[in-house]
Amino acid sequence: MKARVFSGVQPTGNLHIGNYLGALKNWVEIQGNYESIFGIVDLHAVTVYQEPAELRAKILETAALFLAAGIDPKHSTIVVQSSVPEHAELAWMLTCVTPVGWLERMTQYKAKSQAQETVGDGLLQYPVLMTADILVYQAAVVPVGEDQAQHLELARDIAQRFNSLYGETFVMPGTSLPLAGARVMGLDDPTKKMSKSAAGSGHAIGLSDAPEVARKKIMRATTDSQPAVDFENLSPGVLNLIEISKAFMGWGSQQANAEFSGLRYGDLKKKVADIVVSHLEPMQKRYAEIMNEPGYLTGVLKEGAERVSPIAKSTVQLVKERMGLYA
Ligand code: AQP
Repeated sequence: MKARVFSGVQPTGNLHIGNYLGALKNWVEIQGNYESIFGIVDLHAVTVYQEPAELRAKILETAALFLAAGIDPKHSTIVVQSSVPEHAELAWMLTCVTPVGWLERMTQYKAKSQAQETVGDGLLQYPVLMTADILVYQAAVVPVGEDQAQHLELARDIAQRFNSLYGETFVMPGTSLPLAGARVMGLDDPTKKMSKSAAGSGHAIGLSDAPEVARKKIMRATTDSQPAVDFENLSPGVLNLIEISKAFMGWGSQQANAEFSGLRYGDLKKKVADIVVSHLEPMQKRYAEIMNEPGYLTGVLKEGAERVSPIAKSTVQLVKERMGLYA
């Protein structure tokens, strides 16, 4: 029997090449080796306010992007988190075994709560819900970008604590990071992770950015005052452009060295832009075709929920039995 994989993306903002290289690309590559479940985690999205009509549209757009990126419903299940209520049910049970101190230590919570006037409880609980997303399917592997590694450690701590309190119940989930692209940085500020919620039109390359828009952003990316690429002395901005190319092309360090060493920054950027655009264009073409077939999309999501519901139900039933709950 194949081991199970779970990972998800929030249907917020515009998905960018960081989301693609850190998560989606890896999902596509491994989907055939595992029983793969990929979630559109809308319950996570509402930890900060979302305009309801916009959120509903984003859920379908995110599903279409999964398919356009190469997730194949024959190999993988695509599921919207809120259509399987056991995610939220298990999250409550896990909340009850999670010390608040563990959650307050999460770097993402600290960063996001600083930006809010009032901090919703959901923002603190976010990693518990993420733990439930994984454990409800007894997933053994979770392919994510580097920013989620701390949440994954927490998920293992919560699973371990539950298992030691109530007996072996959960499979211990392992983290799978991509070889390149695990942490794509902002083009305008390469010391910060590329992020959907960051302000600034030159920060992220959206998966739906038109070729000329993506090119312009790359040509304006922050580099340094050196004239050309020197692998002995790479500043964060130049390193980021090289890492993006390596991740798209599957190049190792030697090949990247051969491609870019000594290139003037203008030529480096042109080459990076060609690489990025050549990968975005076919994805965007498939995306447009999928969005023109809304019945197909909703069918994939309906089938997805039906396929994975029995797994989630049986995990929650087991947890209830372990905890002595009456159901
Ligand atoms: N910059 C990144 N580099 C590599 N991987 C990344 N991921 C996100 N940013 C990068 C990975 O994308 C997956 C889905 O992310 P998410 O939508 O669940 O939320 P996120 O990590 O919070 O993404 P953003 O873009 O930073 O959104 P906001 O700004 O809303 O917080 C995850 O596997 C993540 O690791």
